[in-house]
Formats: sequence, C-alpha cells, structure tokens
Amino acid sequence: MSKIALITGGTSGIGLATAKLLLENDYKVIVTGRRAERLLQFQEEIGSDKVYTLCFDVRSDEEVNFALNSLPAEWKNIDVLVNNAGLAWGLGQFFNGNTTHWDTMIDTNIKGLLYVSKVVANWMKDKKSGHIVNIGSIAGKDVYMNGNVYCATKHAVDALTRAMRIELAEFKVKVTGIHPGAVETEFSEVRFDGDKDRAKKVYEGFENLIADDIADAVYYAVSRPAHVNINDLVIMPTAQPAAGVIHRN
Ligand code: NDP
Ligand code: 8X3
Repeated sequence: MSKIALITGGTSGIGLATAKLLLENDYKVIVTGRRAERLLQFQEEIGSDKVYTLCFDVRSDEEVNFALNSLPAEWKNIDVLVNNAGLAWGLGQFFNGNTTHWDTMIDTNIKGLLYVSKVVANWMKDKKSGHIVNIGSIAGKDVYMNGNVYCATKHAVDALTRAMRIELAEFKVKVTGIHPGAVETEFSEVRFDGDKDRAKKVYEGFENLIADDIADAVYYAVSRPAHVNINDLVIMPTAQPAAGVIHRN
C-alpha cells in the first residue's frame, strides 16, 4: 500500500520537488500552499487518486485546523510530514528592520510549523508511527550579516526539531532536520519583494544547490529502516563553505 506524505509549501521550490520525488517512489501526497491555481494544476497533472491538495495559510491556526481536519479519513493516515513552507523577507540590519517582515517570518517559519505539526503529530502518536521532516536552513546553524530575524526563525526550527524528537520518540515517531545552504528556488525572489534581477544575482558565479538535491535528502531520510533515524543533515553547495560565504568565479 502507498504511504502518504503531507508537504507544506508544495507550490514551488523544495516542496514541489519533494512531492514529485515521493510520487515517483510510490507515495501519495497531500500538497499545501496559498496559491490555489498551482495546487489545482498539480493535481490535474498527476491525478486526484495520488494527489490531494489543501489551500491554506500556515500562519492561521484556525485555517490549519480547518483544512487538516477536512481531510477524508484515508488521507489522514499520514506517514510523513514535511514542514517546508517558509520564507525570508528582506536582508538588512536589524536596527533598520521592517516589523511586518519580522512578523511574517516568525508567524510562518515558527508558528506555522508548530500549528501543522501539532495536528499531524497527534495522528502519528495515536497510530505509533510516522516521520516529521523539518526544513531548517544553514541559517539555523549559523548567522550571517543582515540575516538576523530569518536566522533566528531557523534556529527556532532547529530547536523545535530536537524538542519534537525527544517528545515523540516514545510513540515511535521519527523527527529529522534538513538544513540547506543556497538553493535556487523562488526563495530570493520572495526575499527581495519580487525583484527577479536581484534574486538572480544571488546565484551567479557558483554552482548553487537545486530543489531536487534537497528532495533527494528528504527521500533518503524517510526511506531508512524503522530502527534508523536521520537526526540532522546540513547540505551546502561546495562553493558555500559556511553561511554567508560563497566562492564565486
Ligand atoms: P519557495 O519560495 O520556492 O517556496 C516556499 C513555499 O512555501 C511555497 O510553496 C509557498 O507557497 C510556501 N509558503 C510560504 N508562506 C506560506 C504561508 N504563509 N502559508 C502556506 N504556505 C506558505 O522557497 P524554497 O523552496 O526555497 O523554500 C522552502 C523552505 O526551504 C523554506 O522553509 C525555506 O526557508 C527553506 N530553505 C530554503 C533555502 C534556499 O536557499 N532556497 C535554503 C535553506 C532553507 P504559497 O506561496 O503558494 O503559499
Ligand atoms: C537560506 C540559506 O544561505 O541562502 O535558508 O541564506 S541562505
């Protein structure tokens, strides 16, 4: 029987690549995001027997609970949760920071991850199996100039990953943290308010990671035998030896 994975932020980038790779490996996937047209297009492309979509904003506890509880019983039997929805917004000194950017990152990257995890972890706990994969960042292991609040949210994801692992182990629920360096997705476009030229420059002069590299790591983690848990993976472009350090040609 196919396993079921729920992937938040499956409308682009790492989430979409992960959904595709899990589908190739006989999973059924629940894909979420706010952009309804992208969700619909993906479901039409793959088929509603394999893909279920939920359109909601992870920042709203009410929307999260309503959407997840609306799943048909057979789709609630989730084996893998990939907490991927997230963003960076802005890049600048904290003393000049934009509080709307701060609130959005904190509400999405930390509170959104918690809202979704609370519902799904209870289902996994009841059936005594499951695997939660949190997409953190190298920004959750280190800090870099002007990354302040984004880095703080990803440090929180790292802390929550470790806390979840401790609290869920007795229920046989695995927890993995995956922490990428620079991956070319829509991430930088979002960070720079839709400025495609500025976003493109982030990835110039070196070989960045691509979303498939991170999907591959997610699949590696979730395909280990039951007694093996991958706690933590930090995955960097070879040209990025540390957060905020990139060797360009
Ligand atoms: P993308 O911008 O391509 O994808 C982000 C995804 O998150 C989209 O599907 C978006 O869906 C979803 N999302 C954002 N905000 C919300 C929200 N409020 N409610 C629901 N869904 C939301 O970026 P990436 O694929 O790169 O990012 C995925 C994750 O990887 C993020 O957590 C990011 O921090 C992390 N990461 C990215 C790195 C990179 O260099 N790209 C490196 C390290 C970590 P929609 O807009 O439809 O709601
Ligand atoms: C994003 C990682 O290094 O591009 O989470 O800021 S980096």
